[in-house]
Formats: sequence, structure tokens, C-alpha cells
Amino acid sequence: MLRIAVQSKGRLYDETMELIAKAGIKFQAVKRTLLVPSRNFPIEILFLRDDDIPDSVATGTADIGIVGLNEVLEKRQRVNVLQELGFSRCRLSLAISRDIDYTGLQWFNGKKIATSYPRILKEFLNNNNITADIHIINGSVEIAPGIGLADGIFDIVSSGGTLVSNNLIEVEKIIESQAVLIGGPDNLPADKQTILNELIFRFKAVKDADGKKYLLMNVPRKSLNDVIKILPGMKSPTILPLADENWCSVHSVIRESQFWEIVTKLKISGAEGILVLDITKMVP
Ligand code: PRT
Ligand code: ZN
Repeated sequence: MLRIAVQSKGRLYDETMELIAKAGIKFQAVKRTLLVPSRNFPIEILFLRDDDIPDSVATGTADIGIVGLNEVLEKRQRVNVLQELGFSRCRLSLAISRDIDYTGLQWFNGKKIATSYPRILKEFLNNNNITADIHIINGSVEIAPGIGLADGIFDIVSSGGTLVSNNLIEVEKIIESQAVLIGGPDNLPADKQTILNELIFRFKAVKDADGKKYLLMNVPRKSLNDVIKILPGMKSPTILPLADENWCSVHSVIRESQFWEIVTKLKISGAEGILVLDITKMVP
């Protein structure tokens, strides 16, 4: 049985559980008890605060965990990133009041910076020969400049809305973060490693399908070359004959973001009966 540490509630929770569900791993009603075994896969979930996940994996309380890369880098525990999971994307940035005339990184020399990520910030400042006073705050870091507690902040930004509503502006993007699968410093016993390999394989299949759609359409044979040129092939499209030999059926995988751009061109080329289907897994 492999034990995975997962955030019990918060921004990582929903997408972590969705990933696990899409990987075909099922649970009896998850009642947020601390430890929940799966009913169809040899894994159990340990629900923790995200701050405790790197430590639990480093010490072997859990075998693996899912947590933001920002926490992994800040906590400095002996863990390895096994897989990038592609959700909860955000960045760690320096921000200052909108009213200040920012002159570059040197501006921070001698200034006071509020943050919940002192280690990452200290390393960045050291590497850039900036001497600043780091003020550690847990939560609501963005209000610090407005109440005169600091000159700037170093915090997580995703949409940037929080900065705007606090009259702040992002001046330096320091680190990109996303949810990652982490493992401990030591090799796992063979049985656990086998389960882990299967899990990584399934997560990859789910991740690879993300944002992709399966496209089917009927195309007059005389337009086939035009249609093939429009389709941004993962590989070449599948072409199947139809009862009416002047027509064929064309199948392809596209990115959802390309759909509206492509569909108009396909119709102009003579494609009809265009169907778009969801893809939940892709196994190469
Ligand atoms: O209770 P627990 O300790 O488990 O949770 P937590 O409160 O420490 O963390 P939580 O649930 O807030 O975030 C978990 C992880 O989500 C973080 O460690 C990041 O890896 C990731 N993440 C992604 C974010 C954001 N996006 C994010 N926007 N974490 C926090 N924010 C904050 C940001 O600091 C800002 O104050 O959300 C606010 C809104 O951001 P904007 O830029 O969209 O306005
Ligand atoms: Zn936390």
C-alpha cells in the first residue's frame, strides 16, 4: 500500500482529487478522515495542511505527496519532484505600491519586504546582491505596504487581482509554480515502486489529454487534401471510407483552444457533420 499526502482543504484539494479520480482511483465516501484507503487501487490518502506535506514525505510518514512547488522550494526538505501536474499554476513575485517610480531590482536595497516565503526570497536577494530587511508574515501579506508595515511584498500571484485591489504592482517575477508530485529521499521497496510507476503512468495519461478534443467530420474526397492541411496533426489524421464513395470520415485530435479557428476553415473546405468529443485519457 502506497501512502500519498494530499491537502485536506484549500486551493489544491479539488484538482488533486479530480486528478486521482480521472486516474481511475476510487474511494469510499471521503469524509475527510485523516487516512482514507482506496477501494480499487493499493493506495491510501493522508490528508494534511499543505505546509506539512514536504516534511511528511521527507520523513517517510507518507511515501509521496502532491503540493505546490512553492512549498517544496520554501520548506527545503529532502524531497524530489517526480512529476509536474500542471494545475494550481501561480508565480512568486515582488510587488510594490503602484505610486512608486520603480527603477529596477536595486530599488529594493535597504527596503523592507513582507513575505511568507523568506527562504526563497533570501536566496534570490543574495544571488542578486540586494540587502533588504525580510519581514515574515503568514497570511494577508498584500496589505503590508498599505499599512506601512513594509515597502514591498514577495507573494504568490495568479490573476494579479489581489495586487490591483491593494494598489500594488508586480515588478519582478521570481519563480513559476504549479502542483507537483513529490517523493522522498530514499528508494521505495519494490512493491511500492511498482504502484508508484503505475500512478505516474496514469497521471501522465490524464495530463496529456487535458485541453484536447477528438474531432470527427465527413469530408468530400475532392476536399481531403485541403482539410488535412488545416488539421494541426498530432500525427496524420485517420481517414475512413463511407458508403458514398465520394465522401470519407476524417478523425483527428486538436487542442480545444484551436477549435473555433479551425472549424470555420473546415466548413469552408466542405467538411460537414463536425463532431467534437471529450478525451479523458491519452496513452501513447
Ligand atoms: O490550509 P493550508 O495550509 O493547507 O492551505 P494554505 O492556505 O496555506 O494554501 P492555499 O490552499 O491557499 O494554497 C495552496 C497552494 O495553491 C499554494 O501553495 C500555491 O501553490 C497554489 N496557488 C495557486 C495559490 C494561488 N494560486 C493563489 N492565487 N496560492 C495562493 N494564492 C493567493 C495569492 O497569494 C493571492 O493572495 O490567492 C490570492 C489571489 O490571487 P490572485 O493573484 O489571483 O488575485
Ligand atoms: Zn498552507
